[in-house]
Amino acid sequence: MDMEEAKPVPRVGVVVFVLKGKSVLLGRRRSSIGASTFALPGGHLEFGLSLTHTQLYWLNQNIFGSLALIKYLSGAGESFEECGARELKEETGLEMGKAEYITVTNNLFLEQPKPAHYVTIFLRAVLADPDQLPQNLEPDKCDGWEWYEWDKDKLPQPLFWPLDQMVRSGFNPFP
Ligand code: 8DG
Ligand code: MG
Repeated sequence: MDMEEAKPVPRVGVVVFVLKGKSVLLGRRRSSIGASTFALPGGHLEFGLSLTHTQLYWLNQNIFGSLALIKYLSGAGESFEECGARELKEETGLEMGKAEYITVTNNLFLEQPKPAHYVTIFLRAVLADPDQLPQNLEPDKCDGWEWYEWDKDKLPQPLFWPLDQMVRSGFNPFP
């Protein structure tokens, strides 16, 4: 067995500005990256394979040209919107409504015992039903979800540093 530590590779994060009135949904993180800072709901883009690589390759060789069918059969190839909706649902129980891409960041998280590199896709979305209430479905990862007005003096502190940088640069997630 190769005992060498695997070489780290960048991962793709997908996070969502859920917009409600003038507010966005934030939660205080408990995960190692950004622990006890306020961040958006989101997580990792998944390859989502219910098949092995060999089976997926076989399908692609034999189901000519039908990417949609391959995706349906294998679960592979999550879109940014599918990932955002899945993560929002897993973390808060909320059903994502209309969503769109707004920006991307490319950040190193070197302050971790296990440094990480994330390309993070930011979406903005509204709720499918504006009256839904967020639940804290992953209490090991988050202290709870609240709506906060998007105003640099009213946002909770400390913000997760990538989000803090965006606020300081004057970024506004509202259309
Ligand atoms: P998963 O295992 O459920 O897929 O993922 P997770 O544990 O929920 O992942 P995450 O850390 O919440 O999100 C993935 C990465 O996205 C995170 O480690 C760094 C990057 N990221 C940012 N900004 C934000 C943000 O505001 N919120 C979240 N959740 N992640 C962010 O760069
Ligand atoms: Mg998360």
